[in-house]
Amino acid sequence: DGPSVAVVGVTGAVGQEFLSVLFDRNFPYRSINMLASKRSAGKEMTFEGRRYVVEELTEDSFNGVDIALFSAGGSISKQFGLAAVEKGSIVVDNSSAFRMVDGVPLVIPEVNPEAMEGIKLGKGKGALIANPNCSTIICLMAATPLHRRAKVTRMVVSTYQAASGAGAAAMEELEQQTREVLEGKPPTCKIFKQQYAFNLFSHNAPILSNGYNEEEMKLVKETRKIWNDDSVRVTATCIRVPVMRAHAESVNLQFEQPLDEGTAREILKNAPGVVVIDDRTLNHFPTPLEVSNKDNVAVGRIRRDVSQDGEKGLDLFVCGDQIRKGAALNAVQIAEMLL
Ligand code: 2RA
Repeated sequence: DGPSVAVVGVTGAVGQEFLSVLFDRNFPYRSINMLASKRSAGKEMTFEGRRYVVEELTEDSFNGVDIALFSAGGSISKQFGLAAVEKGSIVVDNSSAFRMVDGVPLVIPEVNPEAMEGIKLGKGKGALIANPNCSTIICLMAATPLHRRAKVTRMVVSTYQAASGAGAAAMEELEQQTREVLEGKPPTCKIFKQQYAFNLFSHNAPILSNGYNEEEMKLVKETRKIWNDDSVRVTATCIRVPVMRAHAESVNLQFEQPLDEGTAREILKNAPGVVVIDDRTLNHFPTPLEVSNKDNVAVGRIRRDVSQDGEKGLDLFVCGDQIRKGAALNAVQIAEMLL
C-alpha cells in the first residue's frame, strides 16, 4: 500500500489544489493528514468520500508521515519542515524558505528530475525538496527545451502575475474591488493597499537594494540553480495584473547556437507539459483564462528576435496556471517521482 501523506496549509488555495491534484492523478496514498494553523484546526472536510478534521500543525504531526506537502509560507516551512525531515518524512516545500540552500534540490520534474536522484521513499531517511517559484516554473517549462538544444546565454522575462500568487484572499479582493468600482464605490484595498481592479502594478514583493523585487530575483537565481548554469544572464520585471489564477510571461531568449523559429516550434510541440497555441492567422495565442485549471503550460508568439543577429534570438509568450503547475501539480509530480 502507498505512502502516508501530510498536507500542510490544507485550507489555503495551494493546499486545496494539492488535494485536487492528488485526486485527479489517483495518487496512491495510504492515509492523509490535513494540517493547518490553530485558527483552522477543527474544520471538517470531505475528500474522496471520507470525512477529515483539520488538525493543528505541530512537530508531532509528522510521526509516521512518508511525504509532507508544504504550502503554508516560509516561516511555517522553516519552523516545521526540518522537524518533519528529522521524523523521516520527505518534504516537498512550496515556500521559498529552502530553494536556494546548497544541497536542497529545486525541481521541475519535466526539466531537471536528475536533481532529486537518490531520494526515494522507504529508505527511512527524511529529505527536503523545494518547489520552485510559480513564475520560474511556468517560464522554464517553455525555455528549458530550447535551452537544452541551443544553450540560452541570456533570458529577459516580463511577467503578468495573477491574484492567486498572493493567496485566496487576494483573489476574493480582486473580485470585490471589481464589483465596488463598477458600482461607483471606493475599492476595498486590504491585501495590496492599492486599487487592483482595472489596474496593474509592480509586483508587491519587497524591493531589494539593487532595485529588483524579491520575485524578480527568484527568477534570476532559481533559473541558474535549476539549469545548473551560473553563466546564464537573466533579468526580470514582475507585474501584478488583475487576473485570477494564471500567470502570463513574455520571454526573450538569446542563444549560443542558432535556433530558428520553426525548429523551436517543433521542439516546444514535443515538450512534456507544454502545449503550443500559436495561430497567427486567427491571432490566437495563450491567455490566462485558457490555461486556468489546466496542467499544461501554453506557449505562443514564437518568433525570431529581430534585434538579434542571425538565428540566435527568440521571443515567446507563455501562460500557466499559477496554483496548479505553478505550485500544487509540480509538487505532486515530485511526490510521484518518490514512489
Ligand atoms: C506570487 N510567486 O505570484 C508569488 C508567490 N506565489 O506572488
